[in-house]
Amino acid sequence: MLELYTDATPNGLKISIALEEMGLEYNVHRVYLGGEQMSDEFTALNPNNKIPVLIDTDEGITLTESGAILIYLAEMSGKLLPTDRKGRTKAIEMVIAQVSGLGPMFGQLMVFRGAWQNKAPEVSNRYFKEVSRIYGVLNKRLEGKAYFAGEEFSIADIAMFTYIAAGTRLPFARDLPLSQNPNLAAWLQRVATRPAVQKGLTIPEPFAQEKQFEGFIKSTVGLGDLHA
Ligand SMILES: N[C@@H](CCC(=O)N[C@@H](CS)C(=O)NCC(=O)O)C(=O)O
Repeated sequence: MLELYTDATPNGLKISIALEEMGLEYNVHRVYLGGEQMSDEFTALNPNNKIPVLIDTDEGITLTESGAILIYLAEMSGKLLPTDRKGRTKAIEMVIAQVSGLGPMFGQLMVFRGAWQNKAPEVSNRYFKEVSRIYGVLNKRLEGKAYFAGEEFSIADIAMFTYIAAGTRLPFARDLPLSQNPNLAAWLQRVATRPAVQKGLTIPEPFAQEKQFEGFIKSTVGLGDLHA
């Protein structure tokens, strides 16, 4: 059985979307990031104290890092990862681009505009400009293609999607240049209309917005007390 420890955040939602797309059975354990990630039980699963965590009890494996979990699930199900070497490597290339580039830069934008409430505008601006630049790069990557790894929807699209979608919802990210990047905007619509993506976005049910934000502040290193 697959046991998913998660919350309704961009990294967590990647995995529920993937599981729904692949039609796999799983149990959800919702983790409140205002402290539950620091419990002894959770720390034993991930010493980095972050969701998502996936346990495959049949294989006896506990996995952290959303990119690694996406690749594991794709290999397990035989879905959402091209099988030819070129296509597979291109999909993994874009998963890595997301977890090492878009994800951390977007995360810093959330920290400096959200948790820090834009008290250091020059720093916020650095991350706004960097995420905006990455939007332009992604737009170029999608030139002449429906999806990041070619004509087939893959785990690379799932990895990118939860962040680009969050950019349209979060009040402090709504001025990111989506309409100025038409390939990216069209891709977002294409992915957002997939039924399994829509279902995955509802798993787990988010905590109340104030509670979620409070947790975000508490877990922001240098600001909150959780990682002191
Ligand atoms: N590189 C990790 C990042 C995971 C991550 O940053 N998770 C956040 C939620 S999106 C978290 O659990 N934060 C809690 C904390 O830092 O205490 C991945 O891709 O899985």
